[in-house]
Amino acid sequence: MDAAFRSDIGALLEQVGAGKESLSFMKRRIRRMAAQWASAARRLDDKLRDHRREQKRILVHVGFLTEESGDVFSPKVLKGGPLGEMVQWADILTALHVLGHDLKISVSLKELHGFLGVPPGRGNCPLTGPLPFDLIYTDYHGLQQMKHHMGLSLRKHKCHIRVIDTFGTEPAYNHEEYATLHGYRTNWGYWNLRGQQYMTMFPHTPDNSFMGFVAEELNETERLNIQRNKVNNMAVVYGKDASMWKVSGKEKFLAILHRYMEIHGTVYYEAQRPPEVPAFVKNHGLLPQQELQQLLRKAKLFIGFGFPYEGPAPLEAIANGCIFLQPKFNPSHSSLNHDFFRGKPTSRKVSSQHPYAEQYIGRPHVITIDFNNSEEFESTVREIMRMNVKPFLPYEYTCEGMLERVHAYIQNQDFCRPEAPFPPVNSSWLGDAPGPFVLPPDSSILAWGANASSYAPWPPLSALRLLASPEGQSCVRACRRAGLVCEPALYRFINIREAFSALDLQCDGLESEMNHLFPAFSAEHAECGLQRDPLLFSCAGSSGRYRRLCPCRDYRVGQVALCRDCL
Ligand code: U2F
Repeated sequence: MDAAFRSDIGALLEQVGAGKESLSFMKRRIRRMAAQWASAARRLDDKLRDHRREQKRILVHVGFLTEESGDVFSPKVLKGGPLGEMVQWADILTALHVLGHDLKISVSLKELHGFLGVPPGRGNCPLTGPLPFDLIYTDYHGLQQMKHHMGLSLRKHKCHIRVIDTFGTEPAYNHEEYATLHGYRTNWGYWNLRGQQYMTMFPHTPDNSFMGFVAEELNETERLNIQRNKVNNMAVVYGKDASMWKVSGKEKFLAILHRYMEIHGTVYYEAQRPPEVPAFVKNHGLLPQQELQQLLRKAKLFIGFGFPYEGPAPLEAIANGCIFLQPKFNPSHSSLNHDFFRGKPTSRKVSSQHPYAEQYIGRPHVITIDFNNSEEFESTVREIMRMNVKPFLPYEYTCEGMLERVHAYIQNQDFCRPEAPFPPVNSSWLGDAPGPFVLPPDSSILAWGANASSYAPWPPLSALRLLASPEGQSCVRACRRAGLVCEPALYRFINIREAFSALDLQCDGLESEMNHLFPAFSAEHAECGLQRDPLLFSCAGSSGRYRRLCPCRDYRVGQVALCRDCL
């Protein structure tokens, strides 16, 4: 059956249920953004006229909101606790509903059992019949619960699962045996899923799929009004919990800022105990989302102190015409050196409070500096007061962008299909073409891919651009530096001896190993290493000993998840 776009959200609101502050927050958000989703759906409907969209049966099981997982988030919704995850789940539900899929939503084990057809009261009970869903979106808590309650049948059905995973999971951590042997084992990883089954909040590592969320869009009149009514000396501080203001050196830079600007905050406080923020800060208390948007429309500057990491608020501020000023981290924060990231299944180095804002948006909307350098800080504040910046929202964070991306994933990502075998080792698919490493149209790998059409990858092979990273550089970075993005789905097509010679890397020896950096070339020994286990293909990861082979691809400006031929 085909899916038809929906513009009415009534049925979705009913499904979301009630009885928890988190669900009420999500419903308020869904209601507030409904008109924006509806007009995005109309535009995308026009754009996708010629595409068939199959309706999928989808279960969304939000594990972290279940009582059984402890649900620590719901009681803090009105008290300055994390809201980013709820923003994202609200938007995922809306996107799936608007795209016209057959959706079931569960926020308790009882509902999960009901939808999966597990008899009540029976714990570890394998599903006997077929899985009644094409896709299951859940999180790490939900995955654990499904393992407990579906037992071994989870293994059979796991290709249908998508894990919403804010900060991402790198392949080395996901591979149970490898993680255990090489020190990558954490509380979260080692599920042996395909890397792209994990879906992140920002495009962190291309090893995972970028799910994202949306921010409010403005019409032309609103844009003009915002620009007209900006208060040049008004700053809002990022951080809705008083603990986020307890940063060393904060007094110094707050004092500088206060010399030039009126400082506002939205820090939660209880009536009897006002928050510990300096007296000169105009604190509004935690605001409902739409009131925060109004405050951001007036403010010129949105300033982060270093925490929370990678949340939605800076995108909302930039969308409302603020400049986001944030600290650079030197050294970068990561699971190796910072408590917040410790135990997370990733080694990603976080270079500032919001690397997406820094790397994908940048000046004039985002300014990333060393807050310990008082002179630089002061001159930047002065510069910001002189700057004139228009509201900006990257396409991938608009409703249309999110619908387009989720549509493309649903219709094209298939992790249940048997994986393509490795291509014939002697294929001369790269031909003699030196330099640009684009596949010649007559290359034998394309013919091979076309013959093995049931294995034809998505993104398509035509998007592949091969390169070798310099020693010590990951494929995430190497592809980026070439204006491309690393594409793990295409790794298996470059995991052949030919790829080394096409890049003028002479192999004296060729080995095949389980190593998340392979395929790679060791210059010291002129050894070429092929990857033995496709689950370990990884864009992330680097070593001074290796030049890595990288399957890069092009991407659409403002929609990094999709290549030009991906729709
Ligand atoms: C991030 O979670 P946070 O909830 O701390 O992220 P924020 O960027 O602060 O914003 C979440 C939402 O809170 C809203 C705002 C954002 O959409 O509109 N809000 C509000 O309604 N009222 C206010 O007064 C202030 C903000 C991140 F998203 C999580 O994944 C991380 O776990 C967490 C820690 O790094 O940071």
